[in-house]
Formats: sequence, structure tokens, C-alpha cells
Amino acid sequence: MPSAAPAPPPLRPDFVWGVSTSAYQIEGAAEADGRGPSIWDRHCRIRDAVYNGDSGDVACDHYHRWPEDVALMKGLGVNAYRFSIAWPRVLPTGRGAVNEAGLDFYDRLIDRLLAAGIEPWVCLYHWDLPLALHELGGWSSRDCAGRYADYAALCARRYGDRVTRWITFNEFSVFTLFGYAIPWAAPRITDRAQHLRAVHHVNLAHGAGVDALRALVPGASIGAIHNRQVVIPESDTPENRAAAALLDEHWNRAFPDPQLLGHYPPQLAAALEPYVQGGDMARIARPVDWFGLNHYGPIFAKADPAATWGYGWGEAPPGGDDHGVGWAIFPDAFRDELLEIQRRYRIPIVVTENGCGGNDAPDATGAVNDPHRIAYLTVYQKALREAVARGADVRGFFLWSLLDNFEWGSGYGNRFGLVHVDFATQKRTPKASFRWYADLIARERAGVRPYP
Ligand code: IFM
Repeated sequence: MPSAAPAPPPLRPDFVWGVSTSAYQIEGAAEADGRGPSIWDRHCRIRDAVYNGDSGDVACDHYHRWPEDVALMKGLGVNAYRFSIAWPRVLPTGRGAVNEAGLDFYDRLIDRLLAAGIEPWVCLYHWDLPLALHELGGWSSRDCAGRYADYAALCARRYGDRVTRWITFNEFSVFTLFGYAIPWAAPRITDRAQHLRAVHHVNLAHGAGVDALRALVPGASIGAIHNRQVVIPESDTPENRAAAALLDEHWNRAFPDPQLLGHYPPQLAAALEPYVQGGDMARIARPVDWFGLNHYGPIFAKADPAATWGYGWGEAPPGGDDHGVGWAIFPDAFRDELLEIQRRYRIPIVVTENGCGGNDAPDATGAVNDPHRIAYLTVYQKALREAVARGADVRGFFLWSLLDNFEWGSGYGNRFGLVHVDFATQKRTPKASFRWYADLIARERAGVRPYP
């Protein structure tokens, strides 16, 4: 009789199971109770910037429906919820006068989460820079780092009595690259110098934010979230290899390397020389407690001489599975990324996003079946366990996302939720994947592991 394959080691008993969302993608209530405009409110008004002319004006109306959404999380069985604070909701012009009504909203949410046994993981920045700060130069301006530190201190003072888990930024590389070099996101600038300045100033803001949180929240557990994905040349030519190498620096290393190793990767270090002042690298490399990883699939890079940095997004090789929305399924890259982070940065890892988009819709009975999402999550969960078996110190997993929501440039055309949202009525319907994830969490807690 062939012997059965050995079971992978169990996840830690204190492994965190959560879901993630972000303010602009779910809250709506764009003008309610004194919220100020963000760069995304403006971006969504630009013709053809967002699929179907969609915007986050209403989104999931979570600002008003949050009790129902917390109840959904309770039903799911998660013990953690990662959400972001909208900077323009609490500081409408990014600085100066505070908006008490905005601060109150997060007070209520945090209190309800705690009462439900769900730990709040608060992210301070998920791309919705107050428009007034953009008008003063935004992340291209060094001053923005100081404004961010003041905002971080405000949140730490207000919520630090109840919130231990803090995240400085979500996906640094995505909003700096797509906002300042490739015109896929707000503020839609395409300029090498502005991109470089934004990279450095956001790194400075991260360091200043960590300092503010450490000073004001005793016992804070602080991380930053990086979107890391292996960058593969679309085809093996010298031009595509060079494109992939530069994109890898900008996407995967421009933020974790200075923050955790104290230096920029080589091509970027040379380009950033004019902007780096004495003492900056020490200001950036402030100790954090864990590495937040958002991971979906690999990036295929190609040379594109017309693009700001001479690289562009290429095509995945033909024949691969993309679960219908054009993102390649490649769980081995997830496993390898976890191992590479462990090797390179040597700190605990929390998977702060992983999940899958789709065009899920209710069937004739009203049920929403999303077998593609369950298939995707199944192989990625297996890859996570393989990485743990090989030594990756993974402390938690947050699924993106609780609700279908505003998917940036794709508007409402790509649904990532465990819960289907009918955006005309705001009706929430848990999908089949909601029950799958609830079952996974329950089995893990009971020690009945569904893998291998
Ligand atoms: O919706 C986004 C999220 O805001 C950041 N990470 C990727 C998700 C899916 O595209």
C-alpha cells in the first residue's frame, strides 16, 4: 500500500482569519456629515477614467449599513476585520479642522466590532488622499509626509484606547505607480520625477506614521501592506527582461527594501539621489511588527518605449486559467512569494489580501454561486500551507473582500465579494464562497483541517 502524503503542519493556534475592505470602495456617503473630497472623487468625474462612469459616491452605502455588515462578518466567523479610515472624512481638507462626525463614525464601527468579538485592523491610507492636499502638491510634495503624520496621530489619539493593530499604508507601489507614472488611478499624473518624489515621500510618511503610532498607542502592533507579485517577462527578450527588472524594483522593492532593509534597490537608488536628504533612510526604516502581503497573481512585463518608464503590462501565456477576469491563477507564485518575504525581510507575515474577482450574479432562485472563487481560494489556501510547511511565519489571512464593491478603474464591473451586493437596492446576498470560507474557518478552529 502506498503511504499517504504527510499532512502539512497546522497553522498557529492564534492564526487570524479576517476579511478586508477599504473606505472609498464601500462607504459611499461621499458628501455626508462634512466629509471632504478626495482625489478619487475627482478622478471618477473625469470622462472615461472609470468603467461605465462609476464612482464611489454610494458604493455599498456602508456608512449607513455598517451594523448589517458587522452582522455578516459575525456570521462568517472571522475574528478580524481590516478596514481603512477615510482621511477626508475625519480631516476634510487633510489638515486643520477636524470633522467630529467623521471620527464618530469609526468610533461606532470599532465599538460594534469589539462587541462582536472581531478585532479591528485599521489601515490609515487606502488611496483616498484629501483633494486639498493634492492641490498643495500631494505626494510629490515632501510636506505631505508631515501632514500624514499629523493625521496618523489624530487617529492614534482617538482610537488607540481600543485599536492595537495599525497599518500605515495599503499597497504603496500600486497607488504611486498608477497615480504618478501610469494613468490608471488618481491623481493620473504621468511623470518620472513626480513618481520618484511620490515614492520617497510616501516612504517618509510611513516612517513618520510608525513613530506617531508607537508614541501614542502603547503595545501597538504595526505593519504596512505591500502588493508583491513575481514579475515575469512576457517573452524572453533582452528588452522584456530589462522591463521586468525595472518594474520589479518599482512594484516589489521600492517600499519594503527601504522600510525593512534601509536602502533602495539599485536603479531606484540612483534615480532618487536628488530627492533623498541626510537622515532620510533612518527616518524611513522604523521597526514594524509584521509584513502585510497582498497577493493575487503574477505580472507579465513587456518593453513599451512609449510608456513613462519604458515598461508596460504584457499578456499571460495562452492556455492559462484566469477565472474569467484576466488575472492569471498561479498559486505556486503565492507560495514562493511568502518564502521570499520570509528569507529577505525576516519578520512575521500577515496575508492582508487574497481573493478573486468575477461577474457573479444571482440565479433564478436568488442564490449566488461562485465556483470559480472557491476553486481559486482552494488552491491559494493550499499554497499558503505549503509555504508554512517550508518555514514561512504566516500569522493571518484576510480575504479580499467582504462585499462586492467599487473596484477602482473597473467600477462595479468586477466583483470580489463573499457577499453579493445589488447596487440598485443595496441587498446583500452571501455567495457560495461565503459558506465555503465560514466552513474553512470553523474547521481550522476545531482542528479539523481541510488540507491536504
Ligand atoms: O480592490 C483592490 C484593493 O483596493 C487593493 N488590492 C487589490 C484589490 C483587487 O483589485
